[in-house]
Amino acid sequence: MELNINTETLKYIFNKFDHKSDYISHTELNSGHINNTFLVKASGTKNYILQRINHNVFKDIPGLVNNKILISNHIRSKYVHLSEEDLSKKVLSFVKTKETNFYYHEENGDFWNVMIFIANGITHDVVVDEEIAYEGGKLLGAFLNATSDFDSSQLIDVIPNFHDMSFRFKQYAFSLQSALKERLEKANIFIKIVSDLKTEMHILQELKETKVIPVRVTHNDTKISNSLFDNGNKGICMIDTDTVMPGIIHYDFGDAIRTICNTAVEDEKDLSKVEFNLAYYKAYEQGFLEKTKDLLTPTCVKYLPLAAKTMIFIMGLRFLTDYFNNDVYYKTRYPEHNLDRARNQFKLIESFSEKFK
Ligand code: GN1
Ligand code: MG
Repeated sequence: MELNINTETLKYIFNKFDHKSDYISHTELNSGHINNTFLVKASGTKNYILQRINHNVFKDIPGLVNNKILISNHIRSKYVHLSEEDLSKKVLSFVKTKETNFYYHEENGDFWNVMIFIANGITHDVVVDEEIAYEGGKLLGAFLNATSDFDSSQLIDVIPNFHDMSFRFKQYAFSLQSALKERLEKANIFIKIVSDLKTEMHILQELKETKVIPVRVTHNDTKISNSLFDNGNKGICMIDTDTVMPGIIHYDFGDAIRTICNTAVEDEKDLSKVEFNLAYYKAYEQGFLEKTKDLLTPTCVKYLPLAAKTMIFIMGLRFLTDYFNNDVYYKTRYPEHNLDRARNQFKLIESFSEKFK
């Protein structure tokens, strides 16, 4: 849902930050499912992204913001030759409040943060070109490479057990108990699919827990719309670092594939449009491996296809759970929005499984 905020309030919040410019106008960007994000046009040479972070979902926002700053600073330290101006076009740059925090805590409990808007950046909701898949793979690979020497234990778990399959299964089991009969009936076929895939969908988690796959810094929301490209389709940087925390690369690889290889958007209702594009998978994997080859063991590489299936599944499961919970987590635009999203993800798994036979 759009945030019902008047211009005066937004301007008041924006002016809590030390950007040394004047508010001119704003528009709400509606791509996220959790936070509210505004593009603020300002006097001077830069524009800004003002974001309200949802404190129902994120319980430790100072910790979350600190994660983002630590990672941005670490990536910045890899570009010592660049000026501050050039850095702000390449790496997410956060603006302090006039009281020198990186977030503003509003009297009503809301938390806000501000970033410099990277002008000329382009995002894609659906990939229509193999070249973008390849460049997207390079971009995520470069992010994981640049953060591979950062000690991930310095980051908080922004959402504990975020990609933990047993945890998501527990939430799902709980949602089944209180779901409306009508909703259970509509989603009946997915209950069977979820149960059939349960064992396979726990494999990556077991490999993580037994330390066969190492934990490192991961982005955790790598859908393609969180990759910023320039107008020549070269990657600029990964955006939306709200969920940066310790994890395994399979989360990031798989979540990216989930959107890159879907021939439609994640809530497309016409399932005939939803297919898994194998050519994009290969292109993305090639770009990804070019940048991560020194980080990954053969075992890590072997499990990349399973990562794709697992991350498509976990999102299907989360959308389904929210549907059974009467849509309390994701923003929805109509009553069956979460069911349509879940349907879409389960169709994608079916197509993935056919293509990978
Ligand atoms: C949510 O709000 P947004 O769009 O950045 C979700 C991700 C999902 C994504 C699906 C904190 O991200 O896990 O992959 O929706 N983020 C959270 O589009 O739950
Ligand atoms: Mg996000």
